[in-house]
Amino acid sequence: MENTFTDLSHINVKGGDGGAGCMSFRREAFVPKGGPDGGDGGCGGSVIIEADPQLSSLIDYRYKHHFRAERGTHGQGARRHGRDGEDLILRVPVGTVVRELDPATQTPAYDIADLTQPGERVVVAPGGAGGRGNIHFVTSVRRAPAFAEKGEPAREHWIELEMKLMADAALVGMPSVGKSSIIARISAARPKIADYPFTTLVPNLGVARAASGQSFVVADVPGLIEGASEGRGLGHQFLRHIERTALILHVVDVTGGYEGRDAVEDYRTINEELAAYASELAVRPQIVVANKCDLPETEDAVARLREAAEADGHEFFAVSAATGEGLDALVSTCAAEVARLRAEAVVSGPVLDLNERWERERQRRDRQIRVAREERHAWRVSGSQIERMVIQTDWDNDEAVAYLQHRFERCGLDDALVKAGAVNGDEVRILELAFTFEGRDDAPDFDELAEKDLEVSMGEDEE
Ligand SMILES: Nc1nc2c(ncn2[C@@H]2O[C@H](COP(=O)(O)OP(=O)(O)OP(=O)(O)O)[C@@H](O)[C@H]2O)c(=O)[nH]1
Ligand SMILES: [Mg+2]
Repeated sequence: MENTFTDLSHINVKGGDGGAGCMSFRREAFVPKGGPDGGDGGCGGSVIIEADPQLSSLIDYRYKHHFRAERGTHGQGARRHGRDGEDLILRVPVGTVVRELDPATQTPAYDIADLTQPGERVVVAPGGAGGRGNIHFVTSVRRAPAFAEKGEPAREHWIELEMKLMADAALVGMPSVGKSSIIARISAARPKIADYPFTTLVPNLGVARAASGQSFVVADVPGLIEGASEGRGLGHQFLRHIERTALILHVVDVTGGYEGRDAVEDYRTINEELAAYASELAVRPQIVVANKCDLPETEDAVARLREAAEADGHEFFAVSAATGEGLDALVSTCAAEVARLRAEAVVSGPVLDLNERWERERQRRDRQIRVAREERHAWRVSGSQIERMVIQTDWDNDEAVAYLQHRFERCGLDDALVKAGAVNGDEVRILELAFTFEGRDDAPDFDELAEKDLEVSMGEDEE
């Protein structure tokens, strides 16, 4: 078995599209046309990833790869807003890293979140905003706006989920006490086993299963020695792995090894090192495992160690990795203890973590406007936000088109075109539409423009 135990899945996520805003006018008896009363479209639901301590693999994402949140419904007359779409919550094990995948190469582009806490969440695909109804477009000069916004379409993209297996229990102890022999007995892990200290150089992970069916992940950590907390030996760098495990399985060699050490002294030394490394480790649930009980003249050491462990409030098991004796009982107790600790870790309500950094990054990319020259007098404009504005516009409605011109102005498109070298009369292409660039002598006020006949030409994009 490898040292790293990971589970990887690529999934495609898309929030729900926003519902369209409504264009409507109040109807009253004897009033031919009342004021505008079109409600807004509902927002689309978001796809959210949540860390769930009850899960231990990404198996749910192995065969199903497309996940869509619900769309928002359309706004209606009489100021009735559309209903928001439901969020779609995808549960993953605690210890899952979420990454954005590059659309072209399908390789990880950057980390979105590292979900290390139960209940921690990240929005991976926000729903589209609802379009605004015509009541929003009333101004002093436009009393009866005869247009509304379409809903914002949600973006779809691929993400990677990687579960980094976190051990529930760690086998800790002096070198050569039999930690690797125990993991080999209780799981499918096949680490190197030898009678010299520091045989194990990197942690091994295995899944142990009790007769009850409960399973847990166990780590075999390189041996620790006195002074490990200050960096002595090889095990010190693995103390941080132990820091993340819920349960410590403290293995002691009851023969005392060739150095003729004392089992109880070894037990105390290791506990002192753990406490010196991090005080929480001194109070971490611990099970004491007396190993090599198959060898002669170990009864006395077993009895004294049992006494010391029980005095410290720890459960105690006498086992032999060589014969397998006592290991079933040890595994059953560990499995039950891990299940209890996992249940304790379940938080009452979800912790909301929108991962601000990712959110800012997403918004920044969203607002980017790219201008590229396609022909001498034709420019291609691309960018998520600007393309959405175009999609949200109802092209059969002159007022909606005039309003779009106003938004172009505000989001900096005109400036970007001027900077790129566009001149009056050039063609500007966005998606499959083409406009005539009018430049600007002075920033025009949209409401003035609305009164005039705007020169917005739409044509087919000759590709
Ligand atoms: N007789 C007997 N020998 C054992 C038992 N468990 C382990 N051994 C022997 O003890 C030696 C060390 O075992 P390992 O499992 O490699 O010990 P470890 O704790 O992983 O050692 P490091 O990785 O160096 O920290 C090997 O020669 C094993 O065969 C046991 O229950 N009985
Ligand atoms: Mg080992």
